[in-house]
Amino acid sequence: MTAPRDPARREEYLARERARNARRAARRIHAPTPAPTPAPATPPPTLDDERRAERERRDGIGTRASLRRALARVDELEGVVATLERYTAEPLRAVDPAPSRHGRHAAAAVALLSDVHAEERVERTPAIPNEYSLAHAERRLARFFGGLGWLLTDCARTYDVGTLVLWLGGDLISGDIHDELLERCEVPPGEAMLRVRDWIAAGIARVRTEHPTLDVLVPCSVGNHARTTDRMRAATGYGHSWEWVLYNVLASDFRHDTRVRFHAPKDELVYVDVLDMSLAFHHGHRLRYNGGIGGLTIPMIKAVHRWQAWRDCDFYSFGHFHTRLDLGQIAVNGSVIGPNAYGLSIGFSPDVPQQSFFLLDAERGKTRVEPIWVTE
Ligand SMILES: [Mn+2]
Repeated sequence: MTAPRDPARREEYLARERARNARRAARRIHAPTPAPTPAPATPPPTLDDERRAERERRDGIGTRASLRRALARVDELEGVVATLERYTAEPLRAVDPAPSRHGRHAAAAVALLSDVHAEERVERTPAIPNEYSLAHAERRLARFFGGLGWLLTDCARTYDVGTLVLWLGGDLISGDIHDELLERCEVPPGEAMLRVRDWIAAGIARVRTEHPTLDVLVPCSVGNHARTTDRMRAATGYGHSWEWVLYNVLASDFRHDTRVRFHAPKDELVYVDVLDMSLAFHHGHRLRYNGGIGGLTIPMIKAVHRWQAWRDCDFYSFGHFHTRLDLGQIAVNGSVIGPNAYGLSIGFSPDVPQQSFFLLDAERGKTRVEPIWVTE
């Protein structure tokens, strides 16, 4: 019989074998049989011992599995590195940017100012995210001229801007054309008009100071709100509008400044030419919105198509809809007043108060189309 491998049982077995051999030897020499040596008491393994042994066995299995997985991942990543090295073996050729061949271009800047509705109050409600009063109007016009000055400075870095076309596009006041406006307006139309005159005169003077070599051309359109008649008049409307009076007062204010020229004709469509481009302006109140698919785009394109038959113009600008939009040939200005209850009721988009700016590159036409945000 061979000795068991388990150390405890092996010791016990060997002790027993030694005792048996000793008894055999004693019998051979007739010596008294020595008393058998008691086997050393080895306690049976406890539950903790068994758990420890089992845990060690399992840990061994887990470690070997992790190692196998890690080695497999190393093989996989080595394949990825080899693929990437194939792509980067030859360096990419550097792109050679084409230099601008023409240097600086001549340009004219165009800024649209309309739909101020200076004296109309707007109260903030759960539905109307806006608040407006004469004080707000004054601050927003200051913001307009500040933003305009900033844009002119910015454009002067890359263009030779010789002319600013500053369109005064109508609805600078709300007037009293509806009964409701009698309740909503802070001051009567004549007083509102004179406030607006001060703010615009101060704004133009500021632009002249900041950009003294700039020519300022001011085409003027009357809106529908500043009229003093019940209905709009096509031929004599200018003469029934507070705004046409305002424009002529402003022109008088700047009569000694040869760089500032006002253009306030009696027609609803106002034309000016700059850098061989022809610009047409209209407040926009003759356009039927109809609220259809595509919003303002379809009525704008149809109206311009009709007016193109009267004179071929490169660019058209409108106001009235309190929604800023640029369609390339056509620009629609936003408003200074911002969202109000009337806009909500007829479904205007709730545009933030903003106005429009763009540059006319002498060679390439309209570029740098940007909003002028006017909120305080
Ligand atoms: Mn209008």
